[in-house]
Amino acid sequence: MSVQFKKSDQEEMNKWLSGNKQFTCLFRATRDGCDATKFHSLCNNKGPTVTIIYNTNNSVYGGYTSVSWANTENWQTDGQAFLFRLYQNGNWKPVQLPVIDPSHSIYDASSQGPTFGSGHDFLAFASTTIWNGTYFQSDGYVTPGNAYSANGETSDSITGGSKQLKEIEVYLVEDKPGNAPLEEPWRKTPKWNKKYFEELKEKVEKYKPLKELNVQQARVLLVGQVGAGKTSFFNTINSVFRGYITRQACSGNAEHSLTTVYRMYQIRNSASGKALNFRLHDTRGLEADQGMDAHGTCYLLDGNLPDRFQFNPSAPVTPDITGFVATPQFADKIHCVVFVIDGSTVDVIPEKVIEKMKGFQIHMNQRGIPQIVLLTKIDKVCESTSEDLSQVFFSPVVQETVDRVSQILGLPRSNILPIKNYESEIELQDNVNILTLLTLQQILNSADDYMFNYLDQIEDGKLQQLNIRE
Ligand SMILES: Nc1nc2c(ncn2[C@@H]2O[C@H](COP(=O)(O)OP(=O)(O)OP(=O)(O)O)[C@@H](O)[C@H]2O)c(=O)[nH]1
Ligand SMILES: [Mg+2]
Repeated sequence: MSVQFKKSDQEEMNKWLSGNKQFTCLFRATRDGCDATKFHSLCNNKGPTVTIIYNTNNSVYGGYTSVSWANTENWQTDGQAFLFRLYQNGNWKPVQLPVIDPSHSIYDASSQGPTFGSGHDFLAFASTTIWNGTYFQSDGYVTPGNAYSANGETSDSITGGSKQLKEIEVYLVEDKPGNAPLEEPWRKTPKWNKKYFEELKEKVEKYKPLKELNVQQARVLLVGQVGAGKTSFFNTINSVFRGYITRQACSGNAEHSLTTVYRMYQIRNSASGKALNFRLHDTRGLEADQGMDAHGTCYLLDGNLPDRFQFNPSAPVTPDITGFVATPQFADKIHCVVFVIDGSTVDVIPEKVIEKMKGFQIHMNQRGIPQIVLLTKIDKVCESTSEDLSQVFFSPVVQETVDRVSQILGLPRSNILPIKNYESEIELQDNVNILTLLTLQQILNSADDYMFNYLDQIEDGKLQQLNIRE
């Protein structure tokens, strides 16, 4: 293991920092001396920093603070600070210990090196220590569980039990220069304001599938990894039309899918109470080793499965299930598939989950069903977008993420739609509403494309070709 802060380590750090940051070394003990005065002279008033220790047991750990070091001789408040471990005795074992008492996040004393938490939870070093040719014998320590959550860890599990430090580094953490908003948006939309919102809302409210096909409601299937935000998307759309934040459907974080029952959600106009002319079909989250087989997928696409069907990941779906729709009409079938992908974890989607999605795509392509990708959690991908959602199409990071997903699933970039669901909000926000409606409109347009193609097929007398079943 090298003592450098490697690219893969930086990527892990970027996940914890929810961004695309660059790291510039301000202080390196083997170069600058293990000395508090030197540390402060090189690191004070610079901005957010990450302190990293490499010890002789090949454990790598440290702390992040978004507050500048400044010799204030006092505690500093920082709700974003955290401690972490990257390697334990040379093994990749990343863990984050978030701050639980932000008012004691760092102790900023001129006589001490980087110091985090009351207690302290983590002291890199206090006294000046001389390099003995192999390591610094540090007087620092790690005792998590005071101002930082121990998260099940102990001093020994973080440090591997060694106080012999091969290196102590402090890096400045900054946004990559490429994160600066673009001058021209990468996707053009009309100006985001109340009028635009009303227009979009009215269009969706007035949406009707092709009347020649006798379809009352377009059916949109939401599929994707556990926790990607499928159910939250329904809740977000529902909130827009209800006029207040609702959590009608249960969403959240769990090891396995929180959604276990197939639901064909309706959305109602708040004034009339009438259902709008589309349904969102919410499914169980995909997992690397669990989920639907090819038959199950075809049943989903072809409208064979009933509302409230209980997914059972360990048993294949068969026509014997209660409520199986043996002869679904065109109106029962799926008219557009939406792959829901967590934008903040695109780089770490398990290979098996990607394979599963690609496997699904084969069945969709055979049926000519349009595929859209909903890229959720963009508030966690880009800071400026998180602060002001109307910046989404000016964000190079969101644009890059869209490009990556387009390559992964082999879909045109125009089919990849970034979104931010309601999650912690208690009041509706104009920009969230606008982006949601804009996205929904694209989805409904795609469902229409499918129906127009179907109508063409009927008129050409080639209908059988669409009734595929393997
Ligand atoms: N910050 C942020 N959090 C989100 C967003 N969308 C969803 N979440 C959160 O992500 C977690 C998972 O969301 P769900 O909607 O339950 O995800 P799901 O895809 O339905 O998951 P399963 O049903 O378990 O497969 C919840 O805690 C949501 O609050 C988003 O756009 N931004
Ligand atoms: Mg769900």
